[in-house]
Amino acid sequence: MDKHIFQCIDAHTCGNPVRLILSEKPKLKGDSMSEKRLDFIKNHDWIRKSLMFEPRGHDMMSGAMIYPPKNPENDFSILFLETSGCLPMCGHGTIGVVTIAIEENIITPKIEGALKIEVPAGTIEIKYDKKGDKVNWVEIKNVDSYLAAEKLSIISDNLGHINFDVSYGGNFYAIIEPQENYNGLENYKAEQLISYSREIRHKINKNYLNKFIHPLDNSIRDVSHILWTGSVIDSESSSRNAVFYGDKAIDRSPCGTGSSARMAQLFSQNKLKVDDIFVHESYIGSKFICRIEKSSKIHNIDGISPVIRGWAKIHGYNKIIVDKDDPFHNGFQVI
Ligand code: PYC
Repeated sequence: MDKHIFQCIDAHTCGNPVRLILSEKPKLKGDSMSEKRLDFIKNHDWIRKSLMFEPRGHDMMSGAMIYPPKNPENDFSILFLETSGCLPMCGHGTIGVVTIAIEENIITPKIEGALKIEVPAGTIEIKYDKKGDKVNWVEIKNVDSYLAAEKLSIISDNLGHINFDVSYGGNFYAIIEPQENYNGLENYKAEQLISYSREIRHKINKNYLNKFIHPLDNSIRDVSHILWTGSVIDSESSSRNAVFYGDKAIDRSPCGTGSSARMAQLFSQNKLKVDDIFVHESYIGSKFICRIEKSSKIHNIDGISPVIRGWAKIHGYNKIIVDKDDPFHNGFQVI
């Protein structure tokens, strides 16, 4: 077929985009969502590129498709597709998908106010609060998260010697805290953090080849995101971050998997305890209310069970055409 029409609903979670794709979803091979993710990457990635990149998307665009669950006791599954590829897990994406799915009656929860969702990184549990026909907030009990490595360093062309930790929260994050050559995200423009991050991520994955692989799923590997920390805007918040993803994006939300990775790091370093409230600010000042529900084990690694709460707003019904006669039907990026 030369022409495809995708029915989508567009929303944002605390400022970061979420595009839920409702029609023209490919049938995916595989048993688990992890296997289905790999099948999508191998055989259907043109859909991601067409709908996430320009001219139909943009550098921050983040999308998702809902599929039936493998386990009938769960409510549904999510495939995440973003400019950065198909993520194993996306927190802001999940908050957006749940808000859209409930407000637009796309799914019927087995239990009102609670959902169990299969994602490539595992099964997550959701609570949500509905007032009238609006979802007020969505809370995710995310996949178990853990600090993967501490006190690593690389030489950045722009900043010089940079120390970082690597932590997993559904994706692997290099966490860069204020230090001699970096004095906090509030001192940098987004475009500076973006260009520093691209080089730093490349060097980390080259210098630490095969070092970051999930112990239970080896398709989840390598540092995909860089999390820069810094001073808070609101003195009531616990911390602030700017998460770099894809090739040109700084997350406008506080980043769900990034917040999980950050709490796992702080827990492991005795700076955060079970049940402490961790208010995480984004680059634009939007907030997720987070906490550690309990400590956990990932294979034989000590970790945490993180909980993230945020909100999303629907802002459009979008019927997107991808026609082979358009020279840019596969999308493009300007870097
Ligand atoms: O919220 O997990 C998240 C996320 C990942 C990339 C952008 N946002």
